[in-house]
Amino acid sequence: KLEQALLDAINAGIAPYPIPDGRKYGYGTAGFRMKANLGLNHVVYTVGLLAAIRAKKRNATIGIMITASHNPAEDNGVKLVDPMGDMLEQSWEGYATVLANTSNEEMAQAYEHLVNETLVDEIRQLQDRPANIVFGRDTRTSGPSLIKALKAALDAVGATYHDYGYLTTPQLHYMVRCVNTQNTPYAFGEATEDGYYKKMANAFKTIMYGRKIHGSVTADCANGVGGPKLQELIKYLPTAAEGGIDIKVINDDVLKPEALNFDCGADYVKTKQKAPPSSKAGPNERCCSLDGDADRVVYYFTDSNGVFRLLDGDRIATLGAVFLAEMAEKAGLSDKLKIGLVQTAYANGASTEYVEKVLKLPVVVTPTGVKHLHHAAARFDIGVYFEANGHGTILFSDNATKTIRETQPKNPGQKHALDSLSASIDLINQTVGDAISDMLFAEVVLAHKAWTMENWLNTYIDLPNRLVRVEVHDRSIFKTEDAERKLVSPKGAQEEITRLVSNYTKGRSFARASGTEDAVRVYAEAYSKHEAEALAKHVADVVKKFGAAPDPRG
Ligand code: G16
Repeated sequence: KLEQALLDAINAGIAPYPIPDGRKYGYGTAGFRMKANLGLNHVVYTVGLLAAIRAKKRNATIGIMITASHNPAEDNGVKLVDPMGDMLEQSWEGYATVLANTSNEEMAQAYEHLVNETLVDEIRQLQDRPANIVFGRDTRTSGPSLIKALKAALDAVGATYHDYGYLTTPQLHYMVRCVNTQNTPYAFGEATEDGYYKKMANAFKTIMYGRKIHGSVTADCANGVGGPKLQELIKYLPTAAEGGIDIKVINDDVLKPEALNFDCGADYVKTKQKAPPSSKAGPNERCCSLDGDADRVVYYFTDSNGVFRLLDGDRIATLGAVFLAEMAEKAGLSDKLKIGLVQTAYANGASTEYVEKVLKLPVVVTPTGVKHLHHAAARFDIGVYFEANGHGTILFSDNATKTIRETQPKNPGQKHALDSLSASIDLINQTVGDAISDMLFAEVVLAHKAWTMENWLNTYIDLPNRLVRVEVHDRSIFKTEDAERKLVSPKGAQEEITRLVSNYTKGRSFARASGTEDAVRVYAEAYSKHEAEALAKHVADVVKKFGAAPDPRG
């Protein structure tokens, strides 16, 4: 039984944040996401309560990020970050959902119940442990009121906390890992923004030794928090004249809230397969787009014939894998470091074929969501994971890190390769996909290969593809298996999709419910653009048919 004073504090704290009538919440692909005015402050309060329990359970600092990333400006969201900077353990998502759907009247009781359930073995010691939380937010206008609700929850349960203010999502993940590894052999870095920039800039300077970046890169920051943060990082990086990099930042207006992710950003570019209308880049100029909280990045350019060319997450993954495999070989570590790639069903079929047949590396496919890819990547010594939408990173196992850092070079070439691998470990934000870090890494690899955008594009030819968003009556009826490649419900839908796909050369298509938007996503690829588009349209029609509201007359 918890103290009455604590239960009273929980009830008092949540009083201003009731659940609006009829609302149901679920912990989705990346935490809770919705229109901010649909009771998100209630949800955030409950996330604060859960974070405190989780911090006690793990005897570590837990992170909370307030963001809706690529979603429109009026949306917001909240997600929990576990001690090593990774996503909340999946078995706890259920607890998060239960608490979020608990009414104010039952909240203290639900909290008590959860404490008893999760901390059951250790309840006496655990109750006295401190609960330490760190949190940050993106630039959305709903952020401050959500932070207020969060603080009310943390105060009610007596948690200690640090508010980092504005951060990119990956910066928050970085902070959590830094705090939890301080003064250990696994120290990740200094848990400050300055520490984040210094770690990245130092690694960048090391890895740039003997390499030169050609031309500039224009970075569209989706008018989100990545803009000011990238501007800040640039101050730490050597300029092009000093052997560094020339980054031209665009779409970094965070003072106009409605500009966030509007006609710009990684999601716009990937989904529409075109450059933001604001782009002024000339032919063959290197461009990239971040999303609203800077955890995704995609590259693109317009070729000499004026055709838009996209280099998405699949391309960044293969670029990284090519480089790391080459460095591992030069370092004489090919046999010791098992490199593998992790993709989702959205990966272009041509990229999977390239990785398996040309690079001869294994590919694992998981459901959408970094939380799935991350764990699969951790099974390799060097696990490269990217979603086609540009969300991804590279993980180095403890064994890989130790091997790379302890191998004694026998010649200058081997030393350069070992130094490059070692600097990659620091340059890449291993906690989660980080657009800024991924961009610097891609720039380094392009410099190393002396590749133009055209060279990079020519490594393989993407199958034409199309992504469609279909609004349905109730997306929860769309259930999948086989890493989201097949629908098991509604009954009969998959059979229709399979039949359609068989009519197209190199056709592939699937439909799955989004975990961040109220919609079903349809992906299709085929031999020609025309075929990919037709297939996507037909599959979308199937989804519309099966997803239509039930006839009220039965
Ligand atoms: C989030 C997740 C990604 C996922 C994306 C779309 O991205 O972190 O892993 O690919 O949502 O997910 P869904 O198709 O389920 O809506 P972000 O950038 O919004 O955090």
